[in-house]
Amino acid sequence: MTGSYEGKRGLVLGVANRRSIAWAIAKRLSSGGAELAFTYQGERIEKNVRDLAESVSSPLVTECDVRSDEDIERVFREVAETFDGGLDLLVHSVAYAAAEDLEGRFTDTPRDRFWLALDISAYSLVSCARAAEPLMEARGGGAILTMTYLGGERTVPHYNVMGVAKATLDASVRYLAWDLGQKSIRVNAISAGPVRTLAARSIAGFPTMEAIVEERSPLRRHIEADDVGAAAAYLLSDDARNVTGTILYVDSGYHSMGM
Ligand code: NAD
Ligand code: 0WE
Repeated sequence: MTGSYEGKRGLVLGVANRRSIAWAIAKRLSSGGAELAFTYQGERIEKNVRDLAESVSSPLVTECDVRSDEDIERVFREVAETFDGGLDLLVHSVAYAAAEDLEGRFTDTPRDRFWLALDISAYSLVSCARAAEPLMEARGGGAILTMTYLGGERTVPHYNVMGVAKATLDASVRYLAWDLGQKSIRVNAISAGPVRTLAARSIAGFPTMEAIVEERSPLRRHIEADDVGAAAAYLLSDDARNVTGTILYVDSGYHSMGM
């Protein structure tokens, strides 16, 4: 694998700590020779992300709250300055819904928190893709990857408004793929099975979800963040040059079952 991203430059959004799916992806890209910039959200995780980024000799670590158009504009300006106006790879691994909306009834989701979840978890891919477009065009093309979940296509109890956000994200992948395909920019998603990250650990019943995957998936085992990293390495490589607008499942085959 080493060498396949030699000369490639990437931006990674969504590292919170070493367990983050975004970090598993970054490790693979970096070991293949990619140069990576990172964003973090909030001072609480800044040190974590700076330490991780330093371990892969990152030339840029900068704050980005994806709710803010100004943050996104500034980040892509900094990326352009750091990478001589070009960008090859974009990893979007960001999601948020209010904790109280990931329990109880979807029916009770209030308007403001419905839009908050869709803003952070789905619209942010659109705004980042738009900002990345000229930088990728300057390189003759690029690859964008986001992270989704089965709860956007089927009902997963308690996933609730996040499911609606992931359905929006999945459709956005397809429409972005159409628009940006004209410029040889590919847009894909990985649909991961449950992985014990920061975002997942706080969810009640997470060990039960892993146990269900172990019992019912064809491979009878749960997945790890590094499995997502391996699939991401493919989708972001030139081996996937004619793959766009797709969702690749890294879930031990769970999605293929009917019972
Ligand atoms: P994580 O907590 O490590 O990553 C989530 C990231 O979202 C964090 O880095 C957080 O800082 C960032 N974020 C939240 N609000 C933000 C904002 N306003 N602006 C910028 N960044 C913001 O957890 P993870 O499990 O690695 O999640 C990454 C992605 O993977 C998410 O899209 C999640 O939905 C998806 N996913 C996770 C699982 C799982 O079981 N862990 C399964 C399928 C898909
Ligand atoms: O996408 C996710 C989780 C994303 C997430 C997690 C949190 C926890 C902390 C978004 N927002 C928040 N907000 C917080 O305050 N997953 C795919 C993991 C996940 O979350 C679930 C799941 C699965 C799987 C929630 C309910 C049911 C299943």
